[in-house]
Amino acid sequence: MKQQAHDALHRGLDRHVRLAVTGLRRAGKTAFITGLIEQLLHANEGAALGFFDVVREGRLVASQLTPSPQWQIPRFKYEQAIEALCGQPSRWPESTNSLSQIRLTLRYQPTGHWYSRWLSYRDLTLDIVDYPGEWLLDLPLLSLDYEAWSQQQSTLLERPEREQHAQAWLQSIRSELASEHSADESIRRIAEQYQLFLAACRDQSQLCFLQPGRMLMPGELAGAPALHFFPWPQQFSCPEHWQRLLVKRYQHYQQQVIKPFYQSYFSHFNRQVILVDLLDALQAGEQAFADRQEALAALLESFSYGENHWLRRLFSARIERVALVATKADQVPPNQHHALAELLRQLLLDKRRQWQFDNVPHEVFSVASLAATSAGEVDGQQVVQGVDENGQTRRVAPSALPQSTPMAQQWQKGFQYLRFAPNFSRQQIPLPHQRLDKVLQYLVGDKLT
Ligand SMILES: Nc1nc2c(ncn2[C@@H]2O[C@H](COP(=O)(O)OP(=O)(O)OP(=O)(O)O)[C@@H](O)[C@H]2O)c(=O)[nH]1
Ligand SMILES: [Mg+2]
Repeated sequence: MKQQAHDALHRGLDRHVRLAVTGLRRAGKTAFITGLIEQLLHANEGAALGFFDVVREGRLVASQLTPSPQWQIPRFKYEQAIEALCGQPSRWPESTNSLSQIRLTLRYQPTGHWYSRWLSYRDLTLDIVDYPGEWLLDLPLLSLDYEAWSQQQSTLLERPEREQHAQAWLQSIRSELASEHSADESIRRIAEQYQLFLAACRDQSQLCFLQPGRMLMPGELAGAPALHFFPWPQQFSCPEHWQRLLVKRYQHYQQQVIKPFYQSYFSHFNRQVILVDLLDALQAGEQAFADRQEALAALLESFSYGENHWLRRLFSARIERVALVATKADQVPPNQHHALAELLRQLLLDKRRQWQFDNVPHEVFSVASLAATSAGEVDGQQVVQGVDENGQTRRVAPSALPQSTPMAQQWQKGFQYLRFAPNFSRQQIPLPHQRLDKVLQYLVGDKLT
């Protein structure tokens, strides 16, 4: 209670940032949160944070991990992530399969009081939530009823990259329609096949726009009837009693799974960072790239910030600024970092216009949360050097980045960006990054004056 009053006071004093870290699966959320904490905790130990004013001006007294008042949520495993990154061998943190939260307190000296560094300070509280990227894609479902969702998914199903994986699922509908099973039993069986279909789309075609997200990353819902539903393919007619059950399950999922998740963890955020892995999207090819673009658009549509949007009823806080971040910039040489940010700027053009109209400040960055490569030059060409996933040292000149969505010819040629393994040790404190200081300045700098 006391803690809540303290938080409320700080929010009142405008020194409480709730940061929503948003991104599709594997976009780099966990790495970003780890890198951010790492830089903040070691800010006064030689961190490269030249663009983070509070550090450059010597006003950051210290940052500390502090207990979060939401005791029911596990703490983000920062220490475990660092252990993995600095282990033997050095590994990336595991893909996230559940929710966690972390709170940092930044103690700083307000501007104008440099002479009284140890006497006068203020605290800024920073709350960050981490969760599986798959879950985020459920948000658009809140604005669709079962019918509309089924229609949307049926249209997507016409695409070859999806259709090729759907045969067993569609066949299970055919055979269950002809079977004597109860509706409950048939729907459970078909839902199992639908889950396999989603997994195949993800694993074999690298698609992201896959719903419901909990089917791919069920967390505590594994095996629960709450997940026994699927979009109805328009090519079949649905028996009425099946339809009733499917609609009921879908509505339950909306009300009891999606809504509480967003209400609890996203509704109060006041700053947002949207992470996009463009390099992996380009490498995955034309269909997968288009799929991610669509997924991102649907997602951003859900995070609408205009006053009249229906989601405003769910979100209680005003989003004050949005950082749009192209991640894993260390996979390309520094002379391509600008192009990486430019490409993201291009791809989000429509959305940025909307934000402009709604008066939501936003800025685009290209960042390496945990820089696993170093830059070099071979025969006058810029290259990146690091260790690949087999532990071999590699020096590569990655594909040049396109300036906008690639043309057919460019897709034919393809894009290649080597996925580097981390190669860190605890002798490197803090771990290297690229431009996290600019993002930090944008996201919280104004609160640290
Ligand atoms: N080179 C490089 N690779 C990165 C960086 N950040 C993330 N990666 C790579 O991207 C993968 C996914 O990053 P995560 O941070 O786990 O992504 P996520 O968004 O948390 O993914 P989910 O938890 O599955 O939703 C990592 O395992 C790394 O291979 C980075 O800054 N540089
Ligand atoms: Mg993660």
